[in-house]
Amino acid sequence: MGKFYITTPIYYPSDNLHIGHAYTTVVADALARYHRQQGEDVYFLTGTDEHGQKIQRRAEEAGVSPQVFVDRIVENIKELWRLLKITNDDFIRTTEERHMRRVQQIFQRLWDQGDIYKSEYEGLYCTPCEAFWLERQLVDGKCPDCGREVEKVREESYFFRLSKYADRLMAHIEAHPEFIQPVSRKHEMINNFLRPGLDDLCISRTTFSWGIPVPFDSKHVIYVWLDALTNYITALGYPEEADENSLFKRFWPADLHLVGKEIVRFHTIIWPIILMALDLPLPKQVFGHGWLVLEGGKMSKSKGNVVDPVVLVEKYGLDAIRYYLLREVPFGADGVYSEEALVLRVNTDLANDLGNLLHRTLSMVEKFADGVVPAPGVYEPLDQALISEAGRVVQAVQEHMEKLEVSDALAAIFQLIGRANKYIDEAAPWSLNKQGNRERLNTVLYSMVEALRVAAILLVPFLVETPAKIFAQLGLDGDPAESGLAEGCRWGQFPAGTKVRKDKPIFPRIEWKDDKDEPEQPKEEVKAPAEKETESKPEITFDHFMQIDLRVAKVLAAEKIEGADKLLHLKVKIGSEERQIVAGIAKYYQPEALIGKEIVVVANLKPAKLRGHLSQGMLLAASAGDQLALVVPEKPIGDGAEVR
Ligand code: ME8
Repeated sequence: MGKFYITTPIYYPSDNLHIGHAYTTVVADALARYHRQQGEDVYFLTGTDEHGQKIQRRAEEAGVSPQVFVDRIVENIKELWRLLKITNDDFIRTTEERHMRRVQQIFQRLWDQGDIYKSEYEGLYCTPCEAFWLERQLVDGKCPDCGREVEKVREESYFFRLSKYADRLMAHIEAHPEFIQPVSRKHEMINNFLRPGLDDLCISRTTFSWGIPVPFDSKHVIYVWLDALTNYITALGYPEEADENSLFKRFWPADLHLVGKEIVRFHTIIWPIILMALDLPLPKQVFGHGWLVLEGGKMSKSKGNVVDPVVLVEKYGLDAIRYYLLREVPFGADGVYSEEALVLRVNTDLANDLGNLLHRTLSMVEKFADGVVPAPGVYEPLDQALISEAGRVVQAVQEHMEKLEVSDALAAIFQLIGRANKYIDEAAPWSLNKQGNRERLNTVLYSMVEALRVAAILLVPFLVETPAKIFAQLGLDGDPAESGLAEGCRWGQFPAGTKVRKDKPIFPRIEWKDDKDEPEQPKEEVKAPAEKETESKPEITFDHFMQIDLRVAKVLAAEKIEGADKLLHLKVKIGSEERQIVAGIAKYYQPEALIGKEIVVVANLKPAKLRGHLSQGMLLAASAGDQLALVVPEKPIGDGAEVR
């Protein structure tokens, strides 16, 4: 059995945490749950980084001692992780006695072996970021990270010999391409920091007192990064408890430090060098993910533009938020947070695809089999295609999770869910029932519930309430988290004869209303067109109508066409296919307003060139007088869906 030690950054308790912190922690939680599901020995650590000048100042402003100040916020942080059902095994606070004592022991050892020396420091310091900068790094004389004033400080300090280990670190990074991920961050570290040469690191301060005292010189406190980074080993007991039976022996080196991209530098340069000096193995991987930003820029506690995860969970429910965080942004990249996108995601994937699959499946088991899951007969090619899709997806989820492609893993699971919905349409159990084809109907109903059982197990690392809800409605007694992933997902384990327990839809659709919007504009009255205006057309047969391939398409991009005031150029997605469509709607719609919309298009119209642009289809819109309205599905249904 393998082991998996995963950590999040330890967060500053200078304020309550926001959705950005929840993002890192929820991803770490999904990875921890996934590795547990794989049968590995998992240790998942998070915590708080409580020392430093910024916290001391915040406490002064609040009129309380720093300890009282952080205690309050840390309680809220722990409460947030309980709310999000985070499965961390430990929560380390840097103000805990166990941590402070061990940091002092580490400092002492580095001093004794000559890796720390005393000198004088002069530098430019940004208090909110807790970072020192060189003159040349400033932007317009201000902190390059947050844009605030920096202070000149000069003081006696202890220094850590980073430079001594620079070559060894470079060699390690080159020999272990997986160490810094994504790979773009590795190049950044090499080119921006290692190649220009490392300066020794100032690791003590005398200008504030809220920190761990240097063990043999109480005028100095240990400056935060040495204090903070070592949490990953002090939490395991190092250096006091490092024998055979210790957590440290069992879990170090870490398999994954998950961090935001702005602290990759600390985790891939300073931290490995501290470990080298201590003669300890380096973490196997540091993954620097992107930021969740608001339309107006990065969320930050110091800017005050933050989104509170507690409010979102109350409003939309835990699994909705977890799903959005894990699915929306390809892990690694930056992503724009928007509540509207959250609602769209939940409605499309959870309410529509997954919720409907469960609801319609159970309705049919009730209607056609008295609510009792029948034993399957012989599998036909249609069923076998579903079974092999389930097998493919189980494998795809594992491959994606090993590469930390969390969003792709979820996308794969929803491909199975989509496939199962399509399977129902194609197998048409209602017709089989009408024909009295009992054996075939049994096989189809069985395959439907079995696909849902597999999907519930696949969802275990990501959603924390839904898999058990699906199991309960399917009438299954076990816990979906209990069987391992590959074993649990093996096809055919649904016990025939089970009585299903259909209940309320697991994800009711959310009605979206943007509170921030301007008050709704009074709608212009739409005048009914005069009867004569609609010229009647000759009668057609049903077969004629069915020759028109009407499909739902999703607008991916839209822009004006230069020199053609009436035309917009749209890029749309119809199932797995992308197309471009030229439409005469520029007078009625701003291009940005169309992006993400589901519209209806004639998909089998012969392509034509309009003003030199190829148009591969036509969108449907209703027009009356000088009004025009796009025809859209009444609720999100997914592109590629047929319209009849
Ligand atoms: O840096 N998008 O703590 P911190 C995505 N104490 N992730 C975000 C985010 C956003 N908008 N905002 C914050 C510290 N994060 C130090 C760490 S570790 C030894 C010491 C997440 O409270 C992301 O993981 O400023 C980022 O790295 C971390 O919170 C910063 O938290």
